[in-house]
Amino acid sequence: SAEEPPSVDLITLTRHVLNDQLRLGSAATGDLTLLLTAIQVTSKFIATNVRKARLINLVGLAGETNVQGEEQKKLDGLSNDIMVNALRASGKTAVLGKYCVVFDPLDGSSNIDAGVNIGTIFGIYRVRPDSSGSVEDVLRPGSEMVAAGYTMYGSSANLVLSTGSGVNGYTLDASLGEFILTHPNITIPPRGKIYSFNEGNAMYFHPPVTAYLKSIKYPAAPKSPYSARYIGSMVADVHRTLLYGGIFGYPNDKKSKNGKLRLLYEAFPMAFLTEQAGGIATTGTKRILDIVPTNIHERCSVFLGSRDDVLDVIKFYKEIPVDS
Ligand code: P6P
Repeated sequence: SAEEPPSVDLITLTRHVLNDQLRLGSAATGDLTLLLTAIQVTSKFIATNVRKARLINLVGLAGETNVQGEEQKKLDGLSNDIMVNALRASGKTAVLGKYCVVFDPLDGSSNIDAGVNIGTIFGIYRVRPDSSGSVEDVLRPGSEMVAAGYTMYGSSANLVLSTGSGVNGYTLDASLGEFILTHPNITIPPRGKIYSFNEGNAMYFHPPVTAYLKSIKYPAAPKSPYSARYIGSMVADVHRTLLYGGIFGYPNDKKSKNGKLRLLYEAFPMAFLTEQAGGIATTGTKRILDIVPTNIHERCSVFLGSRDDVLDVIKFYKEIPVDS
């Protein structure tokens, strides 16, 4: 069939965010738009290098370990450096500007060598009025973030973003070097049919989690069981949950007392997006965005996704004591 003529009314991420900011009235100075441009540059750079990682020997270990003692991949270090440099150059982050950005430059990077989708996750706070940028500016509840998002590197580069009025998805058109709006107003279905947990931890799960999983794997007739989908890369599992619905969970358990996922740069941004898309994000007993961090690398228990599915989990936590 004849190819469609090229669109001449491209809604790029920059144009879409700018419209958003202009809609907010004169308070918008374009600073957030410029900051998001820096994040786009980072995403394009990482997308290119993830794609050719094999070709230029960028896979494999960098021979260093990160703050959590996890082996760093070469691409991890590269991604972190491009993010820091691009944010600094934007002049919009503390100490120069009025924003602080928390980010995981390449989340799920242990999957790089297997060709599994990985991603950059970020959350943006406005610096507190009397501060010129210090760690206290990010030891604040996720509810105080002004924007959050991720870029998933897979068959294409998908940037999913919220600046506080809904969630939009953009796909990188590499020939233009632009992120184009492809998923306007992402909304999570109120209930899904997919659950996404690492059941290899089932031996350690607290009773409410075990009871919840049993209820969706062995439902009373006439209900049918949920499907299991677990990729082991948070960005990929959350992206599927936002689009298809269902529930993603990485609960704390008897082995990982505080859970595994990091509060500031994994749980908060994903919880922000989930709520903006009409879903719920909880630790099981508390709204994730209400948590006040005490240190930048702290971990937390995570359940997020379709409103009714997550409400089911909360019900089990209310009925069954965690240490029973
Ligand atoms: P597990 C990747 O290392 C990560 O931080 C998240 O991207 C992912 O959801 C989780 O850990 C996977 O952990 O224990 O299932 O391998």
